[in-house]
Amino acid sequence: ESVEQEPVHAGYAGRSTVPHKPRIGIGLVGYAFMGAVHSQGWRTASRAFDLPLEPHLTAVCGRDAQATHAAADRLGWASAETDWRALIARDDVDLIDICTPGDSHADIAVAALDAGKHVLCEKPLANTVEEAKAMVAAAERNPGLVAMVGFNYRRTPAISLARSLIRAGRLGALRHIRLTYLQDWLVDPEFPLTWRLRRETAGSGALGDLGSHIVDLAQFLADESLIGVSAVTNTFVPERPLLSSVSAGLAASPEGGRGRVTVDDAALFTGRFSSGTLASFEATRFAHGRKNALRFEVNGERGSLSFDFERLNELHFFDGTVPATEAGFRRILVTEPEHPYLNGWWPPGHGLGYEHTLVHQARDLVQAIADRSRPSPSFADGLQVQRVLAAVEESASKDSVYTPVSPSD
Ligand code: SOE
Repeated sequence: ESVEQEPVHAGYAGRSTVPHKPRIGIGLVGYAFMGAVHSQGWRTASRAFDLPLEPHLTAVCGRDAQATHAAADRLGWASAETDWRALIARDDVDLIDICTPGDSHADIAVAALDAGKHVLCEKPLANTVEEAKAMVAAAERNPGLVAMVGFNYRRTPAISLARSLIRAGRLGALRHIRLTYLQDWLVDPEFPLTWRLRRETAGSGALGDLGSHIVDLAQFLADESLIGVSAVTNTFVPERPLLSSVSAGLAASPEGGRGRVTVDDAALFTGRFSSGTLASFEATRFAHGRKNALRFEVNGERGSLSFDFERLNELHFFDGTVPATEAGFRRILVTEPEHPYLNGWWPPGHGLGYEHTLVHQARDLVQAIADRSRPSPSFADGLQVQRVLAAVEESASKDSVYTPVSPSD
């Protein structure tokens, strides 16, 4: 007796992988939080989308052999390496995915590109403009290879839709772009001194970690580069308990003594585009109650858009061209097959989450490799963000751009 099956929705993410497709061997460096979500992206991309190449999770690389083998089993990698140079040297690895702290991005990316491997590198692209320039130079001398920086939030369907609406002129000329990225995992002054709190490993603090995402998004939405910034930064908790070993992701336990925090805890800045659009930014890990509140509002001559990653399936649109009697912010539920990326997923209204941005990133990267097209965002885009971060730090360090309010008499 046959049981009638429910018709499978066109976008149902259950496509079986096609064995005869050409394979692209992925080598992942790092397996903490970012390595784990990138693994999820590589495992899932060809199940949700019809890709020209089949990603193969060939090898994961980490310093500790036992922990790396355990990560390989947990995350679905076929083998483990303990030296990234050995990973790059493997013939069965075509793409190096860099999920390490910023201080090793440039060395790994340049070596990988010069060895003929495509590269995906976590954000921010590097810890300094100089390193980022070296990475762009390596990408330029290897034009047949794809070098992408992982600003994954661009691939949130609602954010991609926001950009399409702006490009279609629905907001007219942009006046304001207002972005904040708020988290709260550093509010406890006893949270230990992880690599993210040290300049030599992370480059900067909330600025590079969170600010880089919103700078990228501002430039992505406005479709132009910032030409100037004015900034203030602060380090609210200047010393924290020391860690004896490298931390795992955001969870870490202290082990005696205290050390200096050498990065910013928060960065606030304004920015200007050559079109005249004004931007404002706030990046902090001290916003009690805000877990991953990447938010923006865009105000244009004809309307506004607003978004909050904590409600990532929604985009709010105020269409200033409708009669005042009917005007108001309207919630677009960005869960329909007509919306960006949604044709790979669940039936209308079921919604996506954070991890899907990484699946979409893997999809777009594989597509760029197959099409031999320029990836977006490229290393050059990552360098542009790096230049903005450097300008923010320079501005924040100069009293001359910080005009004191005159004291009351
Ligand atoms: C920590 O603040 C972090 O993991 C960032 O490094 C990521 O880029 C962001 O997506 C989530 O938060």
